[in-house]
Amino acid sequence: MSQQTGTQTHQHYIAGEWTDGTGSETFESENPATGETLAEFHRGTEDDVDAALEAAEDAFEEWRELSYIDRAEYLWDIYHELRERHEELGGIVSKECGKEISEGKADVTEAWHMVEWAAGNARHPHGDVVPSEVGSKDAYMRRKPRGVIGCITPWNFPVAIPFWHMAIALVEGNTVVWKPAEQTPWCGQIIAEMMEDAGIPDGVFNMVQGFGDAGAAISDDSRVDTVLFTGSAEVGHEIASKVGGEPGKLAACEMGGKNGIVITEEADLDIAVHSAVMSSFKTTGQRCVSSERLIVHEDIYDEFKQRFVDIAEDIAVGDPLEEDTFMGPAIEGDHVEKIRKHNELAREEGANVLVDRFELAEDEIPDGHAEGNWVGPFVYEIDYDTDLRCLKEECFGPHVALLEYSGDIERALEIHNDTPYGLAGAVISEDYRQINYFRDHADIGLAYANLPCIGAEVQLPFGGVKKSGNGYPSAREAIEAVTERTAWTMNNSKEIE
Ligand code: TXE
Repeated sequence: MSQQTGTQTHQHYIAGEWTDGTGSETFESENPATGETLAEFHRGTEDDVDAALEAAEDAFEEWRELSYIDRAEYLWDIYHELRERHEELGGIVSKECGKEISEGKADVTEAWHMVEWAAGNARHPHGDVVPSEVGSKDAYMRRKPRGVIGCITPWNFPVAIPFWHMAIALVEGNTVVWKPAEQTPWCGQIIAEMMEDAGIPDGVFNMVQGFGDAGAAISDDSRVDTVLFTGSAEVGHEIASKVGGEPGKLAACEMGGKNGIVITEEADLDIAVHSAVMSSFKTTGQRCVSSERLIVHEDIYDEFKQRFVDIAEDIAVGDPLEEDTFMGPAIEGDHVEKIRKHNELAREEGANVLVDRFELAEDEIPDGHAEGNWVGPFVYEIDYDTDLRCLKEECFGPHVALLEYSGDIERALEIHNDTPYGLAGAVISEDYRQINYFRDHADIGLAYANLPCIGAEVQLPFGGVKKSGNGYPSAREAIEAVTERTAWTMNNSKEIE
């Protein structure tokens, strides 16, 4: 194991070496449930990113010459380590990003699913063989790595998302420069240690800890062939538009959503309530696929509302490390303020507030956790109007609107699609025609039926439309972002064409 764990100021990992980097500043990782400092880190500078990019460029030629299967071998070591350290790493995720413990462990599970898929893919057929117009010719498509991939990741899935980006990039023969989120550098540290322990050749994987300036130094640099980004719409669009101006460079960005669940008059109410509770409150509403709008048919509205509100009133907010906690804290103090503003905006726009647990009562805060970033559910009903900002702007917290609709599924979809985002959504119905209508007309990238609007399958694309997405930085479709295609035709006869 690497020597990096302990009380020292943790370093960057560049060209196979741990280094303080060139800057003098450090920053701390905090436990959002207690405010306690977990560890200290060197803050990366443009020069550190420069060194990491140089290392990644230098390592590329040798790495790309390895076979897919040889490259995947390194990832299999990591896969086994993720499985062996599941409990421990799940606990670290919970401590550093505040997710309750089963979700902390699920983050690690999702990481090994991605590593398994990417490494397993090394033994699958690659490219397309197509019939040629001339009998004696071979025609097929071959993939080759793009080069240096810059990966910029958020705090809400601090182990899974980095592997969503990097496992595919590495197996496909690229080298990587990665910046973890500034809120979850400890998870970043552990992933870098795993890469080192797996023996990944020097320079193939590089990590620079730090903030948005280090992220921008990666995404702006012309040595980066593809930027994979998951995070806010603001930063994602900035990256996509800058990269769009550089010939030959690609960006695949996945941003947030203002996701909705349509609950039709045919819905099974048990499924509807379960789906809405999970989608609105798991991860304290801080998932890109979390639902902030519940669009419910008038025939079942009152009953649904009663059941949903009863649960929201009682939901267990508390220490993420306790098994019976449903919701942990918000990630940081600034984010609590952001959630407060969204709740206030809804009130200003005419919300009838049904549950307001934003400020938890003193006896709800676990002992020794007074400094945590506590927020509870905020549930309101409001008459749908296209001009309401509270129905369009992402809160990224346990903040959810109930919207009653009358009429058919077409009307529900008009409301559902009336946001600038288009990431995820669900339909709850026992009527397959309504379900299919939703599948075909919801302006989203991830659609669920009779399920919570959360979760992801690594074998499927993961990304959105409209303001939510600009490509797929993860899962199957990420291969498109990290490879070039060669259309190959070869004449097998002596005839000159
Ligand atoms: O995101 P940022 P934050 C949404 C959610 C949340 C909001 C802000 O609404 O409240 O975004 O979260 C790096 N160039 N989502 O502040 O700032 C940054 O250091 C290059 C949805 O965490 O986008 C971090 O590593 N990189 C989302 C990463 O980008 C930059 C998950 C994400 O940070 C940069 C998280 C720049 N100019 C937040 N500025 C989802 N899709 O699930 C920052 N970064």
